[in-house]
Amino acid sequence: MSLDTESFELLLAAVQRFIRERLVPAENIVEELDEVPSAIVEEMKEMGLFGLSIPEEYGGIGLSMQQECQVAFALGQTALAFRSVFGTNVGIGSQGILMDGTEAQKQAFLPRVASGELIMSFALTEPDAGSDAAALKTRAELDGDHYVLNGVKRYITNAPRAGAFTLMARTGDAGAGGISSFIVPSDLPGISLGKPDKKMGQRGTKTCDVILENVRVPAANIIGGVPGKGFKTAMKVLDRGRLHVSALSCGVAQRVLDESVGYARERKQFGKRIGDFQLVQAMLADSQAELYAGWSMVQDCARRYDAKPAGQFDPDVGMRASCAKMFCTEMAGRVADRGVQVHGGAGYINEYKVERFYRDVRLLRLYEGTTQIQQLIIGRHLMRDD
Ligand code: COS
Repeated sequence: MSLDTESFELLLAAVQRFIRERLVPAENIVEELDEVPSAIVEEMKEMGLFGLSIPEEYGGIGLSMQQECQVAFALGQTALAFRSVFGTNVGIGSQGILMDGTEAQKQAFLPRVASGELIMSFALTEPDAGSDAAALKTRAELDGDHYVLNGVKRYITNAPRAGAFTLMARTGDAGAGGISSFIVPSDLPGISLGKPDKKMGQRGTKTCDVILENVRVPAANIIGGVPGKGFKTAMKVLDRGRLHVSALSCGVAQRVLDESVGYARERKQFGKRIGDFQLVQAMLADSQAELYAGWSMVQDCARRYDAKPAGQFDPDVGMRASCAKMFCTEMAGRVADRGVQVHGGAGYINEYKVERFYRDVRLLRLYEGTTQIQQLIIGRHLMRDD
């Protein structure tokens, strides 16, 4: 799946213009109000941003992974709250249905996901199951042609906006094989939301707990119709998501580097521009080289991702997505840290953008698998016996 080159170039140019002319000027409002203005959300819908990754036959734009990464790179260059509005529709909220759903499920949900009418979010994490996702406790007990769900999901991005969740619950025994993925409409009786999480950064993004108390979900809402396959669905969704986050991280690093170079050209000390001092140049050079390395990894991994059969697990590609996630998110952290350093005292002041990005990038190393989980996936792959 991919969009023809000419249409893609037009789309990318339109997204870049939208970022420059609409999103960057609105960054201060988002920071102040902790909210993305609804007029901007409507423009995102009109541009088709909610359906970037959904095939044209289901109403989306049908980008390849390589193309999606280019768009994610562009979106990383503004406040991350903007991408988050439609990020779960493009990625972790919808991809489980696309990869493993039945044709009826795809038809029933994906067109509304692609248009932005239905916001989907991904509910895997729980109070006692984060990195150890296979230990999740939310129960789904069969009762006639429904399952009854009980449990708590934690830090669920876009939960306050969601019309439905891709939600993992336990239909069987302990371990990965007992987990199923469900499509759970958010208006079912028994679903409630926790208070909004107060986060370190990424103001304007919305996360909270999702509490399930005797929620009756039709058995037909198990993704793919067969119980016990939900862990693998979740892992495949995360492999893909990690690549998207890698591209996003490169985008933020680019923005911070641009801000830093701009400041180094303007700011004068000891009678010269600070950028004329080699110690400042060294910081900029390290950031540029690391960004180039990270972006090269993303492009290579995305090419491999597109070359494998769609929706299938390829351990080598998964390992490389973990390499990219680990390197690019850590790299973005270092670039943001140097960005603050180049700005000196100004880098600690909220009205300078690097202060926000410094806080915003911290999450990249945590969500969709911490750096340590990526190390574990890479290490296990290298030590496998086959
Ligand atoms: N794609 C498809 N299937 C996968 C897979 C992947 N990427 N990774 C593992 N599997 C399969 C395995 O092949 C195995 O299948 P079989 O039972 O048929 O052999 C099954 O899933 C269980 O895998 P494994 O034994 O490796 O599971 P573990 O419990 O050891 O956990 C990790 C694996 C740590 C990799 C997993 O729990 C993980 O990714 N944790 C982080 C979760 C995360 O990112 N959370 C972020 C919150 S969501 S924003």
